[in-house]
Amino acid sequence: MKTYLALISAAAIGLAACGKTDKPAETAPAAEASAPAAASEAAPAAGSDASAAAPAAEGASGAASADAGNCATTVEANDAMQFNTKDIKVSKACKEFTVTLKHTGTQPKAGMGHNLVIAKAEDIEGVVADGSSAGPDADYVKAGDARIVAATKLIGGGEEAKVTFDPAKLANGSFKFVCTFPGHAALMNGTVTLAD
Ligand SMILES: [Cu+2]
Repeated sequence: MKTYLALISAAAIGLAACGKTDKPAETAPAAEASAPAAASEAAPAAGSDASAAAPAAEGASGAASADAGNCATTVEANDAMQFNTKDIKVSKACKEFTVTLKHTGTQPKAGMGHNLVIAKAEDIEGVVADGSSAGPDADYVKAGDARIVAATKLIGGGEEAKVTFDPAKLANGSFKFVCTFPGHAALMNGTVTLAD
């Protein structure tokens, strides 16, 4: 019984301390004397605290999933030699960023293959030329090309490929993405923008 009261008092003191941080020494004896009152008063307060905390927690997890969404994007490519976007936005808050390339067409990769290659705007021409020379077995990407920030493999209709890179690689300069399949870059290109 004594322990029980002591626990209630301790709880009341604890709750009182949460509410009023200024005079802990004075509130301690008062809390002991009016333990039941303090406890019943404290209960609704604790309840409202909990309900207030719940939406906040939901908001936090919502933000977390939104962040995850911002660290990945999907770009579609089709049989008409087109990407479905002209700009890929990359949040600089992301530790890594993933681009999924989805070929929504039906043509095989030998005739209408696509990849997605990111490099500095001024390097794109060279990357495309060297990729073309590298040939289809190399996914039209020159092996070990240091100018390339990221490159997916070459895919045909109905296929999908992913590439993940560090957004910090986009810190200096302006960047573009292209498909390096011979003849595609003129139509299949866009900018890669680093955003907040
Ligand atoms: Cu292509």
